[in-house]
Amino acid sequence: MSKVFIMDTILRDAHQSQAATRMRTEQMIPVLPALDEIGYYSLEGWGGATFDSCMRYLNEDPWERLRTLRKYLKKTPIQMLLRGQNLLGYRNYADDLVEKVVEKSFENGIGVIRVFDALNDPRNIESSMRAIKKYGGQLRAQDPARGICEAAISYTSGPVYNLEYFVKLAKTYEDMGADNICIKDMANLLLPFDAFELVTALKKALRPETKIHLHTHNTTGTGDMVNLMAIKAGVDIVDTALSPLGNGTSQPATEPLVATLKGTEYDTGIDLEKLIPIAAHFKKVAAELEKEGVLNPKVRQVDVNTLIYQVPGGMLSNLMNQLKKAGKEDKLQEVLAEVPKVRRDCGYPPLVTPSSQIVGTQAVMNVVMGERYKMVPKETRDLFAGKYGQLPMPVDEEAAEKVLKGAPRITYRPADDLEPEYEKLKAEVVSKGYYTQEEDVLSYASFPEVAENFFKWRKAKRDGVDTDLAKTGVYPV
Ligand SMILES: [Mn+2]
Repeated sequence: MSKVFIMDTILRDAHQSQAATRMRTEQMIPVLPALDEIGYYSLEGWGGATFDSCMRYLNEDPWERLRTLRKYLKKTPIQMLLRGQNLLGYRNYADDLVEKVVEKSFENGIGVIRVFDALNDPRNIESSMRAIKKYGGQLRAQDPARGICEAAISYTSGPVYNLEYFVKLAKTYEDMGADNICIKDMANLLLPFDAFELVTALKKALRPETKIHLHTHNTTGTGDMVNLMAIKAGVDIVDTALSPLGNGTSQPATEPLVATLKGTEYDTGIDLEKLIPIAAHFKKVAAELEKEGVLNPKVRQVDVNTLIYQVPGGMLSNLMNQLKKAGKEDKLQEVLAEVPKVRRDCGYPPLVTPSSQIVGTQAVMNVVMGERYKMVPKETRDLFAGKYGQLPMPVDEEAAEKVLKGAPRITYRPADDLEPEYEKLKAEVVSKGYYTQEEDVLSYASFPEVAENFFKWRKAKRDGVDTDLAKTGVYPV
């Protein structure tokens, strides 16, 4: 059986990539029962930016969204994305908080957790993986389709990123207990023939029961070909998004792949007819998001910049914005030439959040100042000092001297410096009068200001003290 499984990202990455993560729960509910009947491997519905966006823009409790999804999705596992030790936020959290987030995610309805680290440092996901195995294991004992631990490799290109590198990392994650290995190509840098080679190598190296799951985008227009070549090489699961929010910066569309594989040995088993009414619903949702101004139809166009410059699309637009602010738009080509040099100096990190911003900002500064590392932000210093984790290659010592100026480096796991923090954060939430559930502490830990604004709004709405305020949603900014 070489049946290909599909994870549909319509409830998470599709609208995160195309519409600033603004799809509301009420826009999902009408088709959840139908989505549950399709036969997807999983539906990605939580994690990533949804957590932030729910509270910041939509006046929604992300945990309540998860519980609602679970109420309707009785058969299909809900998949989430977890940023390793950074959890659902952007800083390193202590291990007690990592455990709590994983425990509560499963408890509220998650079935599969995809965990990754931007630098591919296994130490940054070991604590999450331990918790996923512990709480997921309990879930799995009752239902083998749930409680799955999926460890993701941040895919990137560059001199150290050869087959040997990826296979070694995948085997490390498998040995740490991963049920699935995901190739996470968030910037659509993976090319179709490379995908074939990579999946072939992973299939050969990993245990037969380990599933390989491919995540790509269609930003550069290669996404469908990447998926198809990976399928030819034996990939188990691929990510697609229903057509109204598919393609472009999002995942390749679901329907064309289902049709392509129909009747072949890779048949997904999905009935195309059943997708039609669901797609019709999301077409209306996409039109609503476009009307709100959060979806610009331009995101569906093929953008070849990544193919030419080897930098992710989002990073390129950041560079152009930074240069514009400095009034140095004419320096773009110099900055694009400086990016790979800075990347080499700091040990070739994959260019994903946060390293893409750090490398990009430093490259802009080096060019604008007319001298390399004359101006160095704290983030660059921390990256060189090992505070984001171990870099794939040694740093350039000459550059490190200029950047660190004698500041200490660490070689241990960055989170080893952190004291337990759950009880302290809980006390803060309680003393401010916002505590209604343990999950509130985790929301507050992830985005303190955003969560506090949301709690204020929620309290006002519940107590009816200021219903106008509650209605206008003036608090969340
Ligand atoms: Mn993605």
